[in-house]
Amino acid sequence: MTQFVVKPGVKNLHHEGEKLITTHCCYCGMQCGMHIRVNEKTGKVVGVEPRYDWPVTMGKMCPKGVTAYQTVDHPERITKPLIKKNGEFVESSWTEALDLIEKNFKGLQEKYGKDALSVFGGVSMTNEKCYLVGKYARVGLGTRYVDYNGRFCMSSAAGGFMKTLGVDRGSTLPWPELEHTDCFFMAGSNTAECHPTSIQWLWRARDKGAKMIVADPRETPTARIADVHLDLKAGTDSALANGMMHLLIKEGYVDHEYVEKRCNNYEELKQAVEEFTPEHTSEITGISIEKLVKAAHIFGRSPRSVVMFARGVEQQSKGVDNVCLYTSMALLRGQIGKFASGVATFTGQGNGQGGREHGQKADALPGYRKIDNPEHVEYVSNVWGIDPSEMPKAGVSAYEMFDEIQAGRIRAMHVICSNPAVSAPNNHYIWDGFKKLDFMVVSDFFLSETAEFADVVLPATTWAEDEGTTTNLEGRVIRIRKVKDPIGESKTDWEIMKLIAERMGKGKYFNYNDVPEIFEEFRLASKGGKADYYGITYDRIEKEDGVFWPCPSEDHPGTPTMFKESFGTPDGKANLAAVQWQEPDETPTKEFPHTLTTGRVVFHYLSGTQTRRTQFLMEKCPEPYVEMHPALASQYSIQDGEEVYLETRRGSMTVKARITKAIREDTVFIPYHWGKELSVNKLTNPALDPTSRMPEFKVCAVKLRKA
Ligand SMILES: Nc1nc2c(c(=O)[nH]1)N[C@H]1C(S)=C(S)[C@@H](COP(=O)(O)OP(=O)(O)OC[C@H]3O[C@@H](n4cnc5c(=O)[nH]c(N)nc54)[C@H](O)[C@@H]3O)O[C@H]1N2
Ligand SMILES: Nc1nc2c(c(=O)[nH]1)N[C@H]1C(S)=C(S)[C@@H](COP(=O)(O)OP(=O)(O)OC[C@H]3O[C@@H](n4cnc5c(=O)[nH]c(N)nc54)[C@H](O)[C@@H]3O)O[C@H]1N2
Ligand code: SF4
Ligand SMILES: [Mo]
Repeated sequence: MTQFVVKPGVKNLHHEGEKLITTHCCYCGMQCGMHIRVNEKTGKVVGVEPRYDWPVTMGKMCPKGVTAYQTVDHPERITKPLIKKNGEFVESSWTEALDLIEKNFKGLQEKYGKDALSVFGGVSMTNEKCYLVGKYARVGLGTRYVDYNGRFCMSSAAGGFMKTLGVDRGSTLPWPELEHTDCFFMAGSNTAECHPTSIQWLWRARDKGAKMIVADPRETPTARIADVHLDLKAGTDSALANGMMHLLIKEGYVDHEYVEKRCNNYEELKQAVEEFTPEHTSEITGISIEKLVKAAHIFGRSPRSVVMFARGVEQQSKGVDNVCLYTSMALLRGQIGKFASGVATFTGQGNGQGGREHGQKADALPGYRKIDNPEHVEYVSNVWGIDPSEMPKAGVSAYEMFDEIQAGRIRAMHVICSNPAVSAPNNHYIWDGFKKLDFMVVSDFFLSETAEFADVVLPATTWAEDEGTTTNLEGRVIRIRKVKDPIGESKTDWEIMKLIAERMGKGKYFNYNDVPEIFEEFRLASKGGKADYYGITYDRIEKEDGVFWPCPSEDHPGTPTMFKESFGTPDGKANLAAVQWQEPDETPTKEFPHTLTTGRVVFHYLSGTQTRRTQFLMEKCPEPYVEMHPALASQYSIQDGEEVYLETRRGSMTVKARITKAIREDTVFIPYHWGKELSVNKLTNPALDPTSRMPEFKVCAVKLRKA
């Protein structure tokens, strides 16, 4: 019997007539520890208790986490397959739905070739399922076209870490060590709203004197508590990072011994940052010279520091450059691979870390292997029992799949666990693509905006109705437990992929009876790769409060701190970045004179499919709005709460004004959690980073007026 740890002063967590199942929140990468309350008589999920003894989150949860349970037995759950007939969805049997999918998938492949099919995945799923998505696409359907929503999320962080450090693990240190850090340099992360339960570690550190520097065009709840708020112009991070490194070098803050021993490219970097004097940096970024100098001194003098960033710097057409440069700041100070210091990106989705390592990406195979590497293909083919020649080649990135639809090469798509109709940039192009498809299948548990375009919607299960593992933002592999049986006739994503693979004549490759069987195969598939999970077992996760990858064997302790001795590059040295600042794809013009940036609020999650169905959260934040500075508002005679019309080169929308001094005068901000007419992604720019193929969600040129 599990002991439910109760904090002093907290009543017993156990309620009469209920059982408590220990698991983690389904939403963000914090993966807060929780116990879900289930009524023993009805079997329904009725509530949640925070888990005080979970070492990463220590009993803290945010407003989304405490209401997540309400989505499980929600009245709007899809409980049977839906087939569109004459434009309306009609409930059907699984047999009828699978017959239709088989007929269309096979018919389209006969007519247009194997690559006529495509899969668009997501990382709100367990490692077991994310692993299977890549195999389902390549072996089950035999197509090269598979990519996933992490392309809009973690791909620039991944690209930057690969270049500089040789391995992409979101954090080089375990979270509880943050308490012992002296300085947090945080860029483009609204931690207080997006990873709220991290804040307790920052407060603990600050109680001991730690300093906090935040770079954000908005004075967010995170920036508000900073010692220095670097209020930069959106899209100028590379200039800021170069400017900081210029000062670190000039003021003698470089750890030369570390750099000499462990890094390449120091001379090149030194040359590249030469011109980024405080004056020049201030001119580009709009940050005062005084603030730049103050930030450099605080960061430079801190014995232990952590450079942290998130989508604010990554969702740019130069996102990889930004990541390389901010990571180089930590390297110059000799901080990576040591206690309570390092570099971290705030992983977004629940399994944003694990889900990006095991083959959902167009060019990746399990264990962070590459599909263009013959040895990697051979290894994974062996595990899968196929001939290496049968392995499809690399496909294209998430947004670029829509170019393939336009070109008539992709004819059908299976969307699993994503809502690109809301969350992909340049919405009109996405909607048009969905309409062009000959056949579209969506697996979801709610009728999302994307599902509305589908020919067949398959009822998937929530995280509470299946077991497995996820990998949190630290790189710690943890257990998700099954809380109850699936609602109605819904099925888990792995069962759905297995059923379709069987229909495609590939059943023998998907012969799993349960999740642990998939996990065993997945461990083996990752073995020897950069993200090696081979030594991780369900038992160990239980006993050790999670296990950090890489963990190559069962007697290996796992790797809480990365890069203690060497980096993941061929020569074991980190590559410092010598990269110049480049303008974002769009800059203000006479016609589009302002900058639009987008992001999140604490009460909603991503495309909002789940949180817009949660009453408490909707009461707190019912609709999107545009944040604007009083000076900008008065330029257009706009009062707080009045409707504002905004237009970019791609689309327009009307939302209410929220007038606040907590944003730069030249910038407006709109949260993106709503669909259709209320979707800000009608306006956003799909310009892609050349390496990561990440769209520029964070910067575009906009015009506006009173509606
Ligand atoms: N409440 C809530 N929490 C979430 C999520 C959610 O939807 N809601 N989603 C989860 C996911 S998947 C993700 S990816 C994370 C995202 O977590 P964050 O990246 O922290 O969230 P965002 O709001 O997208 O962007 C962060 C900040 O970047 C700033 N920014 C905009 N442009 C720039 C720029 O050019 N430079 C810099 N330095 N900053 C800029 C914005 O003003 C914003 O405050 O959150 C996770 N947690
Ligand atoms: N303008 C703008 N756009 C953005 C961003 C931004 O900052 N600005 N951020 C981007 C980022 S970081 C991200 S991560 C993306 C996310 O964008 P999406 O991929 O659209 O993410 P979700 O809204 O979580 O969509 C997941 C869908 O799958 C369903 N679902 C949840 N769990 C499961 C499951 O286990 N199985 C199945 N089958 N379905 C499930 C949910 O009901 C939901 O409909 O949005 C991106 N879009
Ligand atoms: S911080 Fe993230 S994981 Fe924790 S409760 Fe909130 S949404 Fe869930
Ligand atoms: Mo994300």
